[in-house]
Amino acid sequence: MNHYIAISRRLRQTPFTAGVEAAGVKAYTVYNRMLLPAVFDTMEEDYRHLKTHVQVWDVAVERQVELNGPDATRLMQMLTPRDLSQIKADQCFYVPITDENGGMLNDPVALQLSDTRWWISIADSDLLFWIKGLAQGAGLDVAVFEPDVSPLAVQGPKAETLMARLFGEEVRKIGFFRYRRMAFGDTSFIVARSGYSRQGGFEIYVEDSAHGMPLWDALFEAGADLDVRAGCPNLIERIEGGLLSYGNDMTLENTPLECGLGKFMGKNADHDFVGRTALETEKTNGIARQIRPIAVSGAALAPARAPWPLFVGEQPVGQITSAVWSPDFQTNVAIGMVDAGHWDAGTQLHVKTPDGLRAATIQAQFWL
Ligand code: THG
Repeated sequence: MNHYIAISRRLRQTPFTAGVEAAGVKAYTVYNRMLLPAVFDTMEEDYRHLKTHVQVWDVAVERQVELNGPDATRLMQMLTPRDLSQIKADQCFYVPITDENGGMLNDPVALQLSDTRWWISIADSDLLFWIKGLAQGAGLDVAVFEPDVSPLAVQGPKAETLMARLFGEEVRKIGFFRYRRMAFGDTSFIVARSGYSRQGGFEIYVEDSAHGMPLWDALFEAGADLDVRAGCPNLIERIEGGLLSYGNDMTLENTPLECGLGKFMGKNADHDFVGRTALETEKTNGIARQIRPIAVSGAALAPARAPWPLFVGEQPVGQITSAVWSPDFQTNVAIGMVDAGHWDAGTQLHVKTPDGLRAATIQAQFWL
């Protein structure tokens, strides 16, 4: 099957699109109405390269929502069950964002730039409008807008070597989910040790699109002997590593507890946020279903496009939301939402795939 995406202004290019095209991108997906590369060589070869060398990823689709003004921190805390009162100045936060029913609106990474300024690095949903509405409704003194900031990720076992060549040895001192402002030419960027893979690496928040291609080119020049390549979030690697995908593994229908994000929620829920009552009720009543790693038996399956229903006998007990063949673990690896009573490790279920019924086993943990 061959499909093409017709590109227009509505489907935005990024500051790095010229580099991505020159590198021979083979497929795009759409994320926040923007182009996200999906394949360069083949998914399997991209995967092997990511786990062995270093890749530069155009993840400009991780758009920023900036909160800027005296009420920025107050607004940020209204958005999420995560307790932000203990934040360190250089910390990045993975934050569930909930609606009034406790449903997941987004699962971004948030950075506090100052007492009055935040960036929220969003997943694929229109969080800007929700936040603008909340700020207006609550009469807060804060500007909410999308700044010209585009993340570029450097991921893989050789990422630190490459980054040190460009930004100096100091990048090695950046801790996991911490950031520093690092000089680059006559400008500087926020550089964080984060990214949507388990192979280690950094994200550079490129301020001003004009700096995009000079930075891209500098990374490829500095990393020529490291076999640096253009890459992108890899479906196989992210399922093995249990990195959740908003819109795939969870939607507005799911709460953070169902998504296994309880550890990113305040323990005492002693701050007020949208959805607090609903989530407290859920804690009291018990969680109805939860995300689990699942192995699917048999021959290699093509990546899941739509949810695959899970069964015990004839009884529906959930669905697999992401699945693909793992070359390293020689099984189909999957992420699914499984009903209470059926999610214990070792539980045997069946899953209806496009290739027929297969045995599915709940795993104790992801394939890290
Ligand atoms: N980086 C940045 N923005 C993003 C993403 C990113 N926006 C969209 C999307 N990815 C948001 N989703 C995730 C999902 C998982 C993680 C980050 C963003 C992640 N999670 C780790 C985990 O779950 O173990 C670590 C979380 C922690 O310890 O705080 O990395 O990738 N800028």
